[in-house]
Amino acid sequence: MSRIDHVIAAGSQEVWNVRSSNQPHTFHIHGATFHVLEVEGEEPPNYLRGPKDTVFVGDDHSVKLAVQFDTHTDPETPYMYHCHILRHEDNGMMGQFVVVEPGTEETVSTTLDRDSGH
Ligand SMILES: [Cu+2]
Repeated sequence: MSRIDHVIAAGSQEVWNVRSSNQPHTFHIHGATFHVLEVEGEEPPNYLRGPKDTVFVGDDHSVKLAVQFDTHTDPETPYMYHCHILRHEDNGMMGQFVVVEPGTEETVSTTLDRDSGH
């Protein structure tokens, strides 16, 4: 809860490579949508085309995603991305990012002091 994993410029698009290791996971992201570019280096099947916010990643599989981030900015309130298998997310398979004005990425603190409200 006290860390920011990524600082994203508002409205930007990034390519994220998501890989699972020895068990399947369901990657889910808040505040953004993505298109699946590749599954295991191949074009995705038809059912994976179109905008998504969740994708299944089989064990020892990888997906390449074109993630489109929102234009709303708030350097202090992060969005989450996480595995959607509840016992995984409850055990910490989760990260956080903030969306900021382009050009201000370097000025944003990547640690949050939750006790003081910042
Ligand atoms: Cu998982």
